[in-house]
Amino acid sequence: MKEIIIKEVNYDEENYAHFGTKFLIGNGYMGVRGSMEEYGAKHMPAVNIAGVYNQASSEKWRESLNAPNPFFIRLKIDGEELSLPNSSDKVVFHEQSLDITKGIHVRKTIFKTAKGNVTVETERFAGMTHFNALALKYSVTADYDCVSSITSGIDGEVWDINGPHFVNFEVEENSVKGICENGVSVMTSAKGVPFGDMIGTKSANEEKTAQNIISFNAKKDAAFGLTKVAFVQTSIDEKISKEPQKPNFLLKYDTLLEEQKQYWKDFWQENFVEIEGDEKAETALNYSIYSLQIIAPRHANALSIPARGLSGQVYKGAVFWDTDMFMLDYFILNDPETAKILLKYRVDGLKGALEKADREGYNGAFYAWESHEDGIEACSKFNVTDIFTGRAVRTYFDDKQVHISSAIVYGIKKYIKLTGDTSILFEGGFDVIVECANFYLSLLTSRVFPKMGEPRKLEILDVVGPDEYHERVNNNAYTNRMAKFVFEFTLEVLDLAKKETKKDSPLLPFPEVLNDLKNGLKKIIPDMIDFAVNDEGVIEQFDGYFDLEDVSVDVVRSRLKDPREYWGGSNGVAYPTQIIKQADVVTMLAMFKDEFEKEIMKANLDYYEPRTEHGSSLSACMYGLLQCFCGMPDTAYPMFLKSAEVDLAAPKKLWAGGIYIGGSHPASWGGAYQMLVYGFAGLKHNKDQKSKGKPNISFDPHLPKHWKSISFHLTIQGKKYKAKITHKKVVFDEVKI
Ligand code: IFM
Repeated sequence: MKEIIIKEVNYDEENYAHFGTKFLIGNGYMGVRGSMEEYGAKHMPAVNIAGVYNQASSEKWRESLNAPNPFFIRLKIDGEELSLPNSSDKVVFHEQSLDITKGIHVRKTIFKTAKGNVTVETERFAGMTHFNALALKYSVTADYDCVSSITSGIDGEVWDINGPHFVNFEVEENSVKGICENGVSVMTSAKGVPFGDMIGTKSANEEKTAQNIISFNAKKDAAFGLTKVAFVQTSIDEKISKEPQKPNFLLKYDTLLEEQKQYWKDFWQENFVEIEGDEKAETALNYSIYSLQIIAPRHANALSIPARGLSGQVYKGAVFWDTDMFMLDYFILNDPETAKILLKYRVDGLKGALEKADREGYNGAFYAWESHEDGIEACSKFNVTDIFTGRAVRTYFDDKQVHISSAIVYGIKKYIKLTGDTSILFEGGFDVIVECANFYLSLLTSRVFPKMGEPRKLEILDVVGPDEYHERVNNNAYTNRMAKFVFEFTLEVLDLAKKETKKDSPLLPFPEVLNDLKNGLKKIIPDMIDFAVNDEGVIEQFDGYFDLEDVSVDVVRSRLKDPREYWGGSNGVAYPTQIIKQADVVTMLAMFKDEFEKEIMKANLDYYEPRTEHGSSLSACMYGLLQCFCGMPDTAYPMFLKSAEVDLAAPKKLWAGGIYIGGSHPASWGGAYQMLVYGFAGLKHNKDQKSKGKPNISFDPHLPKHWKSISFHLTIQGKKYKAKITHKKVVFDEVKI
């Protein structure tokens, strides 16, 4: 297996936000931004914890928590502090890298002082074998004799977007506990083991920071420094984790390091994707896989992945449809156990979804657009700030983006289909599906009274589709088709539930009300409006879309008075035009590809692509997928690269007005993975194919011209397979691991 190292040389302070994301390490319990050890809150270091939230005050948004930072280190040589960015004028060499094949972040900085060169080298990782553990080695070498001090801290002054969250601190010799007003707490404990010619140590704790100052009498060219092992705990670990962990300082840095290397070696043995003929694509795709793996909540019973992963608090650390529609497939096909953890999060979220539907005046389950624990809706009704007035703008992501519930049902269906495991249905999934069906039933309406003998026309009005720029539209094609899908799948699971013979099944006896639902759905489905189509086969995104001004993305962009303006909503530049934010009709076509002729798919790609801003990282992969389904892999290739490289390439937008919107893009990584397996490899699930001992899947590959072959593993229905696909041949065999 190849070594893949992501690297950046030279120091530029400007890059702190982007590199913090690009060089992220993590283990699903937490993500640690790739910040310099000496950075304070201003430069956004963060140990972002999965699934723990707090609201600092009613004026601020609820968001995920960052733990006190145990990687905080400051260095003095002969009394002079050497740190970034303050000493950047003394930097003669700087390199930051991430070895994704080992899950280790490395940094090397050489400062030139009046007496010579001082080299700082660090190595750090988040324990894949001990989910609450972090480890750091900080090593210094000077090419002259010097007296040095290293201040090693646990910094409680954390970076927050809607904080501060900690109102009280308990600072001990080796730990800092931050406590929120509601009692939720996060504690970081750490112990350093110095090496080199140490003179002594003294404790220098501050109000929010535990610190140790270690002094060294350093000889020319002799390394000195410390290794540090840290543990993070929260007050809700008991609730979330399968096996909550306590700090274990018997664990040594070197032991953890060895375990770390072994974990990743084993992981890549089964998960590395080879793209022969394209190193750039291979690196980007495996970086995407690494990035999904370090945010997978393997430690939890039921937890999901936020839209910005564990790279910080952007989007409130909340879970969106991104997980169910874009990321889930990677886990289903490689790590079904984690996929089930993600689905169980939605089962737990049913409570919040039922409450939200009730609050908004509907039946059933209306899932949170931005979901926190127990399905709490974190999305504000005023989610955007007007750049000119500074005033909050009424947005409709929360109350009108009703397609979220269908994404959850779609996720459950994908899981069952590809794993063959129906257990999720009997662990709450069945209720999720039925309640989502009830929700969409309560959205159906009919504006026209049918003439005698004519069918009703059931519509869904006043929604926001995936293209968020056009708000409050009627009959969004994507939403309508997804609602219908929920009804269709509900019928399937109702049949399955009826057949379920287990005596202890929670679904027995089959309640009469479900029989009513079944009969009702059967009558309703044929009367539902899907979408309107023009003479060229182009599906209208919503009622009246074709009547909007037909101008180019560039013309719309040229109308901005400020580059940070929001394009959407009734005041936005895109609103009166056909310019859309992201794949909408195209997503619908990609999800239901077997229902459409290639000509129709092509006509829609041709129409919508030039009218799409791709303002969301969820867009390119859907266009790319559909292009693959149309047999156009070379057209799809740039979309693939755009998705896989989303956090490797220079970021497009990091700030919207004064708000930081950067961070990582897991949906885009998941989308790139989908493009590889469903798009280029053409993986298909064949519902009715029954062949002894073989999984019911097949491949219809379309590789880009310059690719020689692709090789990858898949887990299908509990068995592991390896596929090698060239332009001419597919080899697909079971592997014993
Ligand atoms: O879920 C997406 C949405 O589709 C577009 N705006 C960003 C969200 C989070 O990624």
